[in-house]
Amino acid sequence: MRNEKSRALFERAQALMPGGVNSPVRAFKAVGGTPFFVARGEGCYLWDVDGNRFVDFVCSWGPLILGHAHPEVVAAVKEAVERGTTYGAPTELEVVLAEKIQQAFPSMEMLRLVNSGTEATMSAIRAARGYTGRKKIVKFEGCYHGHADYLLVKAGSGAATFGIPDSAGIPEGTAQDTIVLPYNDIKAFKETMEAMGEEIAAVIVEPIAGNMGVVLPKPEFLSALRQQTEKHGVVLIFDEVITGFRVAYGGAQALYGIKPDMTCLGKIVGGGFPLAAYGGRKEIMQTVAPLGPVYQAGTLSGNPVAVTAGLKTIEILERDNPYPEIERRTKQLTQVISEAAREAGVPVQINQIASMFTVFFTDQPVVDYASARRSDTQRYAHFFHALLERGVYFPPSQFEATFLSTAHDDEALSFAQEAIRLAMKAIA
Ligand code: KE4
Repeated sequence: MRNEKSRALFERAQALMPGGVNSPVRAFKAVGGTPFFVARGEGCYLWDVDGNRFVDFVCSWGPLILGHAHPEVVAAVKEAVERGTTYGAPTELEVVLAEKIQQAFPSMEMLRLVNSGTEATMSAIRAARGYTGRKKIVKFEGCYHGHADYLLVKAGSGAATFGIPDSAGIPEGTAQDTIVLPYNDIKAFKETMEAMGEEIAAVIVEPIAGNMGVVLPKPEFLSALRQQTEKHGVVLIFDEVITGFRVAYGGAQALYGIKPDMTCLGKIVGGGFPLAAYGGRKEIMQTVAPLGPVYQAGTLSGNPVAVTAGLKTIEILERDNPYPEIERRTKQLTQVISEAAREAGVPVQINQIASMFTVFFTDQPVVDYASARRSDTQRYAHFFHALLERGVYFPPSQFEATFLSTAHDDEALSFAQEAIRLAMKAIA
């Protein structure tokens, strides 16, 4: 694979930006080699500056459920840009998007638009603390909720990938109020709530984890969270930044029929632009300024271009309901991966739901962070490069989700399946 231009760009970038990237997981540190620099994307394909084409299963870490540069989204955005890119004043479109989000997520009785998943989770935690008057929060090991100080504790995603689950630069005082528990461990959770439930403002969870690789909640896990938080007056926050509009139009809360007190959305809700949202029970959101004492704000929050992209994306999802078909294609692909692994004698565990999955190189079920960490990350790195050389781009980390979009058609999937068979043989 030619990569002279990407190599030269990466050298220039590393002189200027930490690791040569604007977000750590893009640096290929966990898999080695030089990250490719993208020239353009269309549908389910990416082309890099050296002219290599890749079938993209990263989808910009989740937002692109409709693929790159969806023609209807592009047309709407082009038109929106002509009307100005930001006003710093309210618009009708923000109201329309908020109404659409509430229709899809009825638990979000009131909501606010922000610019990133990090802002959404940070703001939801602040509102929960303001509403309850309590300080402590509970998060689960291997879950990633963005880079707010009090959430970068035993975190997943890049923090897991680079072995810095507890980031430097976070004052003890901030982290000490964050209680971290094993994902899917109902007993540990119940004991903690019995012991100190009245001191806890909020429990935040990825209802389907996507940042230790994809890990599904055990049957009773989410209902135990709901039952215990209700019992102790604790705010239950579902971080659906990945799962919102991904695993179902109404997210994981619709899939499992569990109503959280607050929800954080990101990625797909922005249609590929920097837009996210947080919201929940009215009485909690009424603590947020200017209504209440919890301050949260943003210059570009609800900017018309991102709102247009998000709204168009959600309208297309509602109109086309692509979920059954995209799940069928994902199941078909993961079937091919496990068959190829079996034929090559390579032990794998695949966790899949809807259009997201992770291939773990282990012969043990992966149900939490500890079991995810037992998988063979070296072998994953070899698999990653064996695929990349054959024109298939999987996440450059074992601890991330692999995504399909509506643009992954039969041609792209049969191309990918052939590459996967060869790659699995190559790493056996
Ligand atoms: P952002 O601030 O990156 O928009 O969202 C933070 C966030 C919050 N909650 C969940 C469940 C998330 O997955 C994320 C962001 N995910 C990572 C990777 N899985 C984004 C990629 C990156 O960090 O570059």
